[in-house]
Amino acid sequence: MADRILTSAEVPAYIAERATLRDLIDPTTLTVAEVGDGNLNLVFVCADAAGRRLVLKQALPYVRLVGPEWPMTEQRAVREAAALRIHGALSEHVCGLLDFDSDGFVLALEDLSDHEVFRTRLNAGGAHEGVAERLAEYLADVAFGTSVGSLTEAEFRARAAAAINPELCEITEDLVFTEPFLGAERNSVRPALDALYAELRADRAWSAAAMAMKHTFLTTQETLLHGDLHTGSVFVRGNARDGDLSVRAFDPEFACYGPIGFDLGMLWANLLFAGTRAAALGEQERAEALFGTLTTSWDAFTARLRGHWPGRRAPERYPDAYLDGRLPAILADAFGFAGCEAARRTVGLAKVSDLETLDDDRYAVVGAAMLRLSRTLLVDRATLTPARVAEAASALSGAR
Ligand code: SR1
Ligand code: MG
Repeated sequence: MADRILTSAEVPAYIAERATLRDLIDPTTLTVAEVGDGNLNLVFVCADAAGRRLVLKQALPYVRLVGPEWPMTEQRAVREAAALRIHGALSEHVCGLLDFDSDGFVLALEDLSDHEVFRTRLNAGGAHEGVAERLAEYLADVAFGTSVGSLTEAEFRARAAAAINPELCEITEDLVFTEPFLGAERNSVRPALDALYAELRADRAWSAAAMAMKHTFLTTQETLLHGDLHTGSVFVRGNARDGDLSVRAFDPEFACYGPIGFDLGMLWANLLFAGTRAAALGEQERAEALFGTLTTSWDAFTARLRGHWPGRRAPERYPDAYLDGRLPAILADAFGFAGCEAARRTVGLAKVSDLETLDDDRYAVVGAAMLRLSRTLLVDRATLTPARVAEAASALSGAR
């Protein structure tokens, strides 16, 4: 248990106590704002009179979304710090870790206040070009750098063991893989989706496919996942058109070793929410472009991984056939995981503002599109292509 749960008023004294932090920012002239709006943690944005800034993030001993009645290990902060360090060494698209207090479970993070959360930008109709592709490159860099592409088998197994994150994985197992498909009291939809959700709940192919994805998540250790790579876990600044795009993933507290397709699938489902929302708002071209990011990000991912491949540690044990065999399996996994995420963000406990902020008529269209896409992504995952998913998304959301 942390010695204390920080308040804004206590942050200056906390910073003054830590040598690393007081070198970075002046605790005597500090302004502090608690801005945490996620499901789990406290987040303090700190600025001093000279304009220096950093962010403190403290893991609460419970799930903030629900309250103290859902206790949650603060060790997640240790796992998040480790993931930020490892991912940050492999990719520029990761929020910087400045300091970690393993007694207080407090991470000091690079201030990205000049960025905005990608989901917020997407919901406001802002530029998305290049973001999915940069994230796909980040995932390819991590997939190569934390797997047997770069590590000995012994190192790989040790890394996977060190990254064990059972409590946070249990949240994912429950909320992403079990509850939307097998039912739970904390599921909910607005009345317009009742009939469709009931139809899907009776559809054994849908739930069996989700159970297969749960099995894959539970039993596959390929790479150090971010573990929660939705569009609310990404900061963006600038745009590709002006050549000043900055993309930074943050919040990898769900990190663990898992199947490479997991992060891609989470990201894709959230891009599909953004696209179906755009279609419902009458922005057809934007919707098509968002659906198209599945293809462009998959292409970016495979190109980046293939680019790394000649530099692999042991080509004699991992011939080209190894990668050639893995890529179709990663793609099918990504579709399956996207299908789980599409369903759980529509019916489960942790929903998305892309859908939830819509009026009832648009909610009905977008929610139905995402539930039907969930079925397609799950049941047809072995034969789909990103382009076919985009076509299905267009047809279901009325973008065409
Ligand atoms: C109780 S935590 C709910 C969700 O928030 C996190 O961001 C993860 O997506 C988790 O499933
Ligand atoms: Mg989060």
